[in-house]
Amino acid sequence: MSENGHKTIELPPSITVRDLAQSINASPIEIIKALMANGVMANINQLIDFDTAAVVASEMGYEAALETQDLAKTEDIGEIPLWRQLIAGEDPGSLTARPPVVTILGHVDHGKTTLLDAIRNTNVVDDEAGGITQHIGAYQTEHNGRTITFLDTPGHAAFTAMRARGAQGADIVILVVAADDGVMPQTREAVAHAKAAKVPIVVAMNKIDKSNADQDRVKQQLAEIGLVPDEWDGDTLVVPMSAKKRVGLEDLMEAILLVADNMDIRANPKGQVIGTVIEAEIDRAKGVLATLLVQNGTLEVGDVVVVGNSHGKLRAMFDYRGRRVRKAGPPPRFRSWV
Ligand SMILES: Nc1nc2c(ncn2[C@@H]2O[C@H](COP(=O)(O)OP(=O)(O)OP(=O)(O)O)[C@@H](O)[C@H]2O)c(=O)[nH]1
Ligand SMILES: [Mg+2]
Repeated sequence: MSENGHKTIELPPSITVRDLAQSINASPIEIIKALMANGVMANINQLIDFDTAAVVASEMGYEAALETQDLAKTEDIGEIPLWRQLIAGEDPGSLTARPPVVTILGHVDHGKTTLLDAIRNTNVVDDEAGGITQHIGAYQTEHNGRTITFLDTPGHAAFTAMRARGAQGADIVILVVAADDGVMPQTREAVAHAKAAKVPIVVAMNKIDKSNADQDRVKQQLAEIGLVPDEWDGDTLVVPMSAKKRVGLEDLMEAILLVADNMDIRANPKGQVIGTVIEAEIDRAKGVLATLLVQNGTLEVGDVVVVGNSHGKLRAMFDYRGRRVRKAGPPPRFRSWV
């Protein structure tokens, strides 16, 4: 029982109207009515997100909390993402090298976005940083003539699903750990996601400029969660840095490219199309917007895409700079609506 007398209930990040009705002892019709009153038209089989479900639940006397993710389970699911399995089955002769996709993960406020901003400002390919780019948090940058695609992710506890998707789409994960704060719950969660997706981790030990930064303590904590620093004869590259003061950025880029060189990052632009949905939203005017990462094949306007149990026709596509494109191959990321 919560303070306001509401019964508490745990709900998953998304739930169908039918399942929500069942969990809060209401009829599906009552739920559909409550959704309509809040401006959401949904049928009984429709998936609604946690925030929407929580509003409806609250109107029915329940206080909803996001289901706590069992990290042990996340690791169990650990199978190689579908796109990588598909590429493994391609004829090796048809594969061409593609730039690495690097996902930035870490605990809230450890400096992920500051790091990405610092990288963009020193290495940025794009010359017209626009609102969309900021919004979707994905950028392509160049270092020593080589392109790298970066994905930013939120560190707040509520965004587990987004972090998992970010890790699933990645070739390499940069784990940002603040040197003053050390390994925290979402640091551990990020490691679990990267391991589940079988993605190598490079640690950016950030905020070394702070007076209370304790680099040895962080290295010790990293070793305890299975990331033994290379200088301790382990195989995890740990790069001390300060995103704010722009110290260590060059070393971090070198570390990423070093790891990338030891991997076989390739795709077949003419092969079967597969990709990862990074995020999606519904826009009143444009319809369903999805941010996609194409990992194999080439997607074209007019193609029909299938995502989970939804599908739709691509009406338009935009690259990471918001420019309209007709085709998208691996890996430039683009924004589309269907
Ligand atoms: N002193 C110092 N502060 C930093 C450094 N990097 C980031 N910060 C500060 O830490 C705070 C959080 O930085 P963000 O980049 O927003 O952190 P984040 O990891 O993106 O946070 P979420 O997206 O909310 O998870 C900001 O006030 C930054 O200015 C650093 O190297 N040194
Ligand atoms: Mg951020």
